[in-house]
Amino acid sequence: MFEKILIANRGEIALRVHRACQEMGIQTVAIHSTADADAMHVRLADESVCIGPAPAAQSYLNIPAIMAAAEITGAQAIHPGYGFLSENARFADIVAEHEITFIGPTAEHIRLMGDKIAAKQAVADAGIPVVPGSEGGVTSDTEAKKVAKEIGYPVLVKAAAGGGGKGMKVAPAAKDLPEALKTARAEAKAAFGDDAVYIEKYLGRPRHIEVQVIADSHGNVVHLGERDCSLQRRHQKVLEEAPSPALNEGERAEIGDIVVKAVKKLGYLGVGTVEFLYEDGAFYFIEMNTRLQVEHPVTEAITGLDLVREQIRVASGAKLEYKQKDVVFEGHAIECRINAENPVTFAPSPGRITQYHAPGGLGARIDSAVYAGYSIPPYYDSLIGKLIVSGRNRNECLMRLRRALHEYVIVGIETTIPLFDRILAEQEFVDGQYHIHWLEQLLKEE
Ligand code: MV4
Repeated sequence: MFEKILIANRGEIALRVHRACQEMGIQTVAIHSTADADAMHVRLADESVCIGPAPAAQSYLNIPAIMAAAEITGAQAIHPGYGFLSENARFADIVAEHEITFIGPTAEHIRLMGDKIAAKQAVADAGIPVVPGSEGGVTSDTEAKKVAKEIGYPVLVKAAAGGGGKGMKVAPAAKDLPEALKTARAEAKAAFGDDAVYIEKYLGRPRHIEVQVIADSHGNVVHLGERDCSLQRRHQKVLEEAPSPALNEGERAEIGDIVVKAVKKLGYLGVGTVEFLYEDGAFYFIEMNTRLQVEHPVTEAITGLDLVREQIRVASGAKLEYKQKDVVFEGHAIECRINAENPVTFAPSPGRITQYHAPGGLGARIDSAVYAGYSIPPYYDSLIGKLIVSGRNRNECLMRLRRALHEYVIVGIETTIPLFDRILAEQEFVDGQYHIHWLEQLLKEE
């Protein structure tokens, strides 16, 4: 087992990884920019190294500085968290070249899943259902037109190097396809330097359901159920829950089994999340994430597992301690992402927190690295905390969520806490009847 892990991240996820390490008796090295000198993960870590100025490109994305920090502190492994370098295959390669363990999948799998065309081909070959569409990329408008005619309009043009909604354009009918192709290619070229695109049947009101999976280096793969992440705004998840209110036990077991078989065939290592669109009882693969996700705590709440501990264990070569039959799903969990943003305009609201009181009590967990007197820097994403409530069933979670939100006091900046009272007031949400466009329609943004 590792003696010292460098945490190549900041904020709540850096604290989250630090906590798992502490419980495992592993020393932690925090890295931070000059803007994060007073951050909680720096204060709690066993060691810390300032790796550069505030802008992420000069700090949290600065691979030479991070590798230097690992070398001088003697870290045996690096945990990338999520975002930043967590799905950067070149970083994973460089870490391995320094004979340091990258706590995650191999660079090969990170690279594979980063290419949405290759990823779709690989998972389809491994038995995962995919959205009907082009066999690989489309290289000409003529080819695109032929595919679109076969699958039927509306179709969606997607960037091979895309993800998170970038470089996506809907073509409602044949007349719209040339423009959609042109715009998607241009956006993809600008955003990723790669204008390869592919075509899929456009699903109008799907849910976004993702399956958590974990694999060790001994061929053992287990799924940890699903999360419903349909409540999104501009491709940013706002609220996630497990299990999905849309699935029954049969569907849950079926998609879990399909994912486990496919991940085994791929020879995948570590935690991973297979993302699906779910519409009219059918699952359609869209992407696979090769990192620990922001919303992992809802899975922890219903399985009782510590996913960061599991990641560290399998990265060190340890075997999973359980088989699929040993994973028991108990109760329900809901996570709300609290952002330092205006709850109506969503304009960022950095600044100094003058008063802070977090909820507590039965079934309320707060993953946050802020405190009274802390100043939210303007350089990074606006997530300041995750409120995760868990209970015996969904209704208990909804009651607990209302109670916990009303306990949450953050003074000095604006936050999105009021948004959740608004969502909880909607009967459709209370009934679990929502899809990926529901929130934007509620906010009249669509
Ligand atoms: C889709 C889709 C509808 N049909 N693919 C958005 C980003 C990336 N995860 C894939 N996305 C979508 N792919 C087909 N064939 C709708 C979306 C989509 C979406 C997916 C999940 C969660 C929120 C979303 C918001 C807008 C569009």
